[in-house]
Amino acid sequence: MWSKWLAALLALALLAPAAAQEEDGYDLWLRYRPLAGAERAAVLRQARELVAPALPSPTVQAALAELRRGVQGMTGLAPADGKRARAGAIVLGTPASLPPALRPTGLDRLGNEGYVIRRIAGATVIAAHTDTGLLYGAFAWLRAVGTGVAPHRVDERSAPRLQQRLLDHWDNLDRSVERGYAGESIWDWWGLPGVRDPRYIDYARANASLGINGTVLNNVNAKPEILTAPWIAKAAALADVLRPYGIKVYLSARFSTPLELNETATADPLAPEVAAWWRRKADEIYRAIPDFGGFLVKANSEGQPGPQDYRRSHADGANMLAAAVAPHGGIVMWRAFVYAAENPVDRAKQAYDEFQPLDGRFAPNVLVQVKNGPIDFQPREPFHPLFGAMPRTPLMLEFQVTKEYLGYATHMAYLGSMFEETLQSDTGHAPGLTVARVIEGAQAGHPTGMAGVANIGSSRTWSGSHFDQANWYAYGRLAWNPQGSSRAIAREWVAQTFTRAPRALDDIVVMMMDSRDAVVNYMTPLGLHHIMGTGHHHGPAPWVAELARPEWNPVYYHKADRGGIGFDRTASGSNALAQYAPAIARRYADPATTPDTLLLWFHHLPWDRPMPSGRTLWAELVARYDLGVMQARGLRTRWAALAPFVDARRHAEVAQRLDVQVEEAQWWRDACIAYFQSVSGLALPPGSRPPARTLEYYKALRVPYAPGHG
Ligand code: BDP
Repeated sequence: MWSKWLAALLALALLAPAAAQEEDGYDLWLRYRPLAGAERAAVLRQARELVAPALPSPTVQAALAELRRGVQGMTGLAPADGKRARAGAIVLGTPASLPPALRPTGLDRLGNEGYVIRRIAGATVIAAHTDTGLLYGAFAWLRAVGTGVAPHRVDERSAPRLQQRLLDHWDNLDRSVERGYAGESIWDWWGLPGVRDPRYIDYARANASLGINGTVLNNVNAKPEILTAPWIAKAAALADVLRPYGIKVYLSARFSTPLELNETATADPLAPEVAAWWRRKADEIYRAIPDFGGFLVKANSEGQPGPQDYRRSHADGANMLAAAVAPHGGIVMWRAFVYAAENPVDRAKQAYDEFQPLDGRFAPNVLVQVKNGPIDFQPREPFHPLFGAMPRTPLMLEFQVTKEYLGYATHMAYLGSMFEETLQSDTGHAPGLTVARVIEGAQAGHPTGMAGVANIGSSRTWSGSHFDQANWYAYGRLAWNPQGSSRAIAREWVAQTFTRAPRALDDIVVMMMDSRDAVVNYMTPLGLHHIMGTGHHHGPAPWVAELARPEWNPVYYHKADRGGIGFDRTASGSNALAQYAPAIARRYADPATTPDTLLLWFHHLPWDRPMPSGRTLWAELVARYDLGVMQARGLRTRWAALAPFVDARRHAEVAQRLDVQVEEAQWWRDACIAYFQSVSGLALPPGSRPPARTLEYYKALRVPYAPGHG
């Protein structure tokens, strides 16, 4: 009697309106907030007990702990530990541990990481071939319930379509984060290996909930010290924490490490002493981290050392490292993001020029990691021409989740739609051969992976803002299934993170789906790119022309002059187009068949060129900048109306950022129009507002101490 009364009281307390409960965002999408009435009762009915194999491994224990935490959070009551599978129980098991009557169909071809969730005899059975699969299944059940699926209806079978689903941290050993906008690194390198921040476990939970199965701990601009004994011990401590969550640790390696540590006389990949050093180093790492994932390497790019310093190829360098980790089952992710100051060729062409001829020359445990976009993570780029063009080389796709070029963690820009745009791009090399299909193994014969440059730091929100968490989430979900819909993923995320109230949920999803386009419009419409401020990449600077390397200068990318604007990458220009499959190259060769989103990426066009809208190119450019500002204002207005549905703290924190975004969108629009007008010499189209300040004012603005830029 008393216990019923207490439970009722507890339920009442938990039913307090969601909006009244302040949240700081730390719980991410794993909030498990109290359910009410029939929903709560339904979860209680289906999750009375948790049944697991005898002697559960740390991974199964993590799955059980998460289910317990979730059910307790949603209902106020923790499920009991059950022994027998019966109605109302959640049963976790592998084919070996489940009694035959409880073995669900659909276990074949699930691989090592897939799971099945089925109701059998009134119990919810979560089955997988491995404990990691069970952990993923537990999270999937919680996600389903958290997005409003009735607990007795959860019925899922899922397996990842990619093998490597990695976060790349650009975290430095002094705890700063290159291009990080969420505070300092979550890795407390100084405290490690002795001090293990409990936050590492929450990091692991969040990643496991998405199926992320690897993390590169340190910056691609790597220091030699990361491969010395003290740092290997630190990495090993992190590996120990992350292991139960199915997450392997990888390290970025500086190519010249042995030389710089004075342990060899050269870093030439073909020198026997160098290969031997790396073998010994790999052995040493694997003694500390038996399941170490392997190395990520940025070589001969932006001043980093590499095999070309010794007139060796990327394949020579990658294969030497690959041989060192191969006996241990490790891999090498060799980045194709290369361009050189001495190379006068269009920067967009350099990766293809260097890598495509090496197709088939890489060791089997090398993955060539190709950036999203032939230039550099811009708000919008065409897909990289290497996809589809290296059929005998496993290619990985690298996205930037941190928003170096899209307004840091201040502007709202949901990247799910950008990721989807790239993944669904047709490479034109074979029917249906999209970028997603390439990494799923359509050419290489086996799936490869995705890497996301993490947006995670020690900020309470993890990502520097509430909405930037969605980019981590969407990245992870698309790494699991590159065919996923960014809109569906946004819905899932909103339901778990903010609200399931249908109208509010719809409104937030609309905001998210518009947000990246808004950024493109007020920063780099119509295919413009890389016109951000020098170094820190914050704010507009299309006028910059005096930097040492030509391709550091925005004027290199937009090529605006009295006659027109845009980078001619057709046969009459750099002919970067020839790097694409003929069908794509043909389509983009003609401005009339080039999508306007990429027009100035591929073409240099006169200002008075008529556009499909009936406007001239000049008027269209101004109209897009105006549209971007309007879209940013629209985000702010819509968010204001959502106040009743979101707790006050998170609502206010988002609102502040949207205010800044509107201001900065206006800054972008005004500065770019002021500059391009000074070049075109044209009058503003009728009705459009002149920039608030003079071009000189915008040029004189400085951004000292911008985050993420050493
Ligand atoms: C650029 C960043 C730079 C990175 C580089 C890379 O500005 O900080 O080191 O990418 O990916 O976009 O290596």
